[in-house]
Amino acid sequence: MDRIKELKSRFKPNNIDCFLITSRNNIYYLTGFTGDAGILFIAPRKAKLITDYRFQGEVVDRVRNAEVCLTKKKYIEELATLRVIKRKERVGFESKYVPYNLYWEIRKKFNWLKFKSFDSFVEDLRLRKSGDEIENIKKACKIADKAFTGVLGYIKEGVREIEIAAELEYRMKKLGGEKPSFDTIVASGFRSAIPHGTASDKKLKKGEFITIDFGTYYNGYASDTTRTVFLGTPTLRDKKIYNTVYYAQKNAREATEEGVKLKVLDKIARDYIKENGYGKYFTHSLGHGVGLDVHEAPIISYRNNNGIAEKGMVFTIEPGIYIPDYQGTRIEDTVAILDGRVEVLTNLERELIVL
Ligand SMILES: [Mn+2]
Repeated sequence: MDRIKELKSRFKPNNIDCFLITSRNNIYYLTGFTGDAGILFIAPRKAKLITDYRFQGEVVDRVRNAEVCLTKKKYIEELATLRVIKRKERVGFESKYVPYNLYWEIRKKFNWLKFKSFDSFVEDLRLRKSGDEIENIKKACKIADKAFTGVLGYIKEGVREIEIAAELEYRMKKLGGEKPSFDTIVASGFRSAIPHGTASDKKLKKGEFITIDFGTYYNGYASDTTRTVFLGTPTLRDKKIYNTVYYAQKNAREATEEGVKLKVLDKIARDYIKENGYGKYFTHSLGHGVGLDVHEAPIISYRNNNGIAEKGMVFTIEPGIYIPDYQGTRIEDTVAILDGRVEVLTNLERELIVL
């Protein structure tokens, strides 16, 4: 499928003639270009990818649906010489991916054009994934699952959090992952009460929850999983915290189906946590979309008033309880809405693993 063609069909309803794309992931999505510098200009008849000679050869050879132009000049200066822009055209651009200095450079160079900014022009297409995209995410999830299982044996008293993170990242790469999709979180004991606690040089101790949030890229697509394990013997309080998150996550996961309101999924998990007395300790939204970005649309939140689960969406379900000065727990899976069914792409044990 030519995604550029689909994008162009949205020009007229949005009152634009051309579009300038500066987001690296959006350029990859539309053309397959994997270089980390370049701009993509989509004119009514032509799409031009402007980049430089560092990417000559295999990177440029893989580009589809756009003509590649290698330049020694600034990309915007090169664009001005290409004559793809006519007089009086209206050009859309990505508000989130045009730095202020570039914006003014463009305005100066093309002062006869009208510019219109968009928040999520390409992202709107990325919301519903194709079968190939879902396969890539699924493969990334499988790699992460396998790496995690291999790392469980390393979780012992006295080992530093950062060592667990390193072992996990090493294994994901060895199993075919490109790179971690974000800095691996290994947060133990009091640090597990920080929702995004990264991994520190703190040593693991008995009596602690260890929250491990990790992911890898595969073919440019991210995975995202969290498991919380316990070292030593959990107290009744620990078990209650864990089981509350477990059932909140299970209920929301099992309620996931095509057509359900995304805020309803958040409510199912949130209400369960509230009923069990931990309401004020679930301090973030239930989940987020996963794709070329590890955090992307849609947001699974009580604030998302209109979003519904649509075919092709891939998102996480990750409730948590974080009790300051005590401990915390989070369980996260990634799910895909397929034709008439839901597939959970991350398949690690969800019941409490006690080590
Ligand atoms: Mn996540």
